[in-house]
Amino acid sequence: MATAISEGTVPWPEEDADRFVAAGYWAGRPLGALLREVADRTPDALALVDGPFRSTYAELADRADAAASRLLDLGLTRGDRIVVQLANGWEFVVLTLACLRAGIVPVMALPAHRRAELGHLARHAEAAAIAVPDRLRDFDHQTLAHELAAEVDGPWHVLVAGTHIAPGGVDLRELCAPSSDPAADRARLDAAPPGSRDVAVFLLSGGTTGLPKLIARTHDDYAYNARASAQIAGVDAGAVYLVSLPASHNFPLACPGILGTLLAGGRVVMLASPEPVRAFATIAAEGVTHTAVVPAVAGRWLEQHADNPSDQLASLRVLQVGGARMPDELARRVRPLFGATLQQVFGMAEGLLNYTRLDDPEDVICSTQGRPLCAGDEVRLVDELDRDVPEGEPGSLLTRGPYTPRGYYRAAEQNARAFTADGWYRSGDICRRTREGNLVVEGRDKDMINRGGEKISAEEVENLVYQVPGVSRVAAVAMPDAELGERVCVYVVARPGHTVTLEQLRTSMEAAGVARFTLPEHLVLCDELPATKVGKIDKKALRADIAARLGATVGSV
Ligand code: OOB
Repeated sequence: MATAISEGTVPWPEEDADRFVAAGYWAGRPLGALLREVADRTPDALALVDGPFRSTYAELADRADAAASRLLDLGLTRGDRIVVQLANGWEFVVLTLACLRAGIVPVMALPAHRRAELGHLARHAEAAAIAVPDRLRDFDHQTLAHELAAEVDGPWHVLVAGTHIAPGGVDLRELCAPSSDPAADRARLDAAPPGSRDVAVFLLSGGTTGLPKLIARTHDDYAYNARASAQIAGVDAGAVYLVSLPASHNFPLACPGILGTLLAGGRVVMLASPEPVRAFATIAAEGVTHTAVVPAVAGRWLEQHADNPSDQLASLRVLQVGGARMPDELARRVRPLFGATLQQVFGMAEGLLNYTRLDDPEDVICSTQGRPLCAGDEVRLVDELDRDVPEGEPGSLLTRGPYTPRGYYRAAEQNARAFTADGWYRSGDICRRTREGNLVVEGRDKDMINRGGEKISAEEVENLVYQVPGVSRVAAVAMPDAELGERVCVYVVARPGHTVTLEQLRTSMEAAGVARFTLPEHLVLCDELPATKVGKIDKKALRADIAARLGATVGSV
C-alpha cells in the first residue's frame, strides 16, 4: 500500500506539492514506468556496459522486470526494503531498476560499510533482504550478510552477486537473468506500480550524528533530480556516462548518473573503481562523453594525464567534480589538459544540487560551485540566529525545494535540529553568493569530516574512541590533507597512568565493525581539550592546531 511505503517520512505540504506538479517538476509517474517508456522508444540502443556485459534498452528493461518478478516470488512485496551493498557492476543497475518497478525500496549502502553500519541500516529500515558481493577487496561480504540475519526481525533474504553462493543465499545473477516470459513479467509489474509520491530509494545522509540517517527520495522528486540534471550536464541519447564512484551514492546514481543517463536514452558504463589507468582505457574503449569524480580523483587523473599524455580522453566532453570542495588551481587545469568542460557539482543526498553551467565563463566554472538546478529551489544564507546575511557575506545554507524532502526517515529528534519549523534543511555548509548568483563553499558549521568525498560523523568516531580503555576525553576533527582534502584526526586525553596509541584506536574501531574510511589517521595526545565560552569542545581551535602542527595553511573545507 502507498501509505505503508511512505510511513515514517516527512512529505511536502500539499500546497507545495501542487506547485511542483503545476510547474512540471513532478511528472506524476514512477521511475520504473518512465524507464520502461525509454526502452519502448529505443529498444535496440545500447543501455548498459560492464566489461563483456552489454545490454540494449529492451534487454535491460526485460531483465529488470524479470528480477522484480522473482523478488515478488521470493515473498518480497511493495514497500519492503532491501539493503543494497554491491560493487559497481551490471547487477547493481538491474536490481535497482527491478526495485523501482516493483516499489521495493533499495537502501543505498556503500561497499565500505561493515557490520555496524549495515546492521543499523537493516534494523532502521526493517529490511527484508540484503544484496552483497560474495567477496570484494578481500572482505567476505556474504558471511557478514548471513551473520546479520540474527540482528533483524522477520524473514531475511541474502542475495549474492558472485561465483560462490553459500547455502541459504540467493544467486543474484540468476535472479537478474532474462525471463522465459518477458510479457508476463511486464504485465504483472504494469498492473501494480508504486505511486509517484511513494518512496523510490533510501539514500544515506552524509552523517553528522552517529550512524547514517535515511533520506526517503520519492519517485516524483528523484525522477526530477535525474532528468533535470541530465539536461544541465548535456546528457542526451548520444551520451556515454562512466560510473566509477560507488554507484549507490547520489552523485553517480542520479546527478545525472545512472538514472539520468537512462532517462535520456544514453549509455551507462560501469567500472569497479576510478583508478586512472583502467578508467582512461575504458573512456577510450567505450567513447565515454561524461563522468563524475570527487576532487581527489580529479587530482589523480590530472597527474596521470600530465605524466603520460595520450589521446585516451578525446571523447570526454564533461567532467563533473563534486562531493568536496575542488581547489581552484586544480579546476583550472581541467580544460587545458583534458579538453573537457568542467562542471562543479555541490550537492547533497538530502536534495539540493548546484551546478556550474557548461557555458559559464571559465572563471565561474573554476572558482564557484555553481547555482541551484531548479528555479523552484530556495536557498538562504543565514547567521547563527537564522537571519539572512548581507549579500556577498558568508552564511550557513538553508534550502527547500521540489527535490529536497522535509525530514529524515523516522528521526523526529534529528529533524528538529536539521530542519527549521517551516521546512528548510540546514545543510551545515558555509557559503557565499557571488554577484552573478553562484555559490562558493567556504567551510561548514556541521561536525563532519569530508575525507575525499566520504563523509564521516565526528560524533560516530568519538563514540567509538570512548570505548577504548584508557581514553578519558576525545575530539575528532578534520586535518588538512593535500591528497584527500581532509583526514580524520583525534585529540585524546588519556586517563592518568594509561597510554593510548593510534593503532589501539584503529584496532578497536575495526573490531566494532565500522567502515575503514572512518578510522582516525592521526592522534594527538594532550592534557586537556580547549573549551569554548559555553563549555563545548572548541573544535575550531583544534582544527587550527592540527593545521599549524602540519605546517599547512588552514583550509576548513
Ligand atoms: C554529495 O552528497 P553527500 O550527501 O555525500 O554530501 C553532502 C555534503 C554537502 O553538504 C557539502 O558539505 C559537501 O558534501 N559537498 C561539497 C561539494 N559537494 C558536496 N562541498 C564543497 N564543494 C562541493 N562541490 O557529496 C553530492 C551529492 C550529489 C552530487 C554531488 C555531491
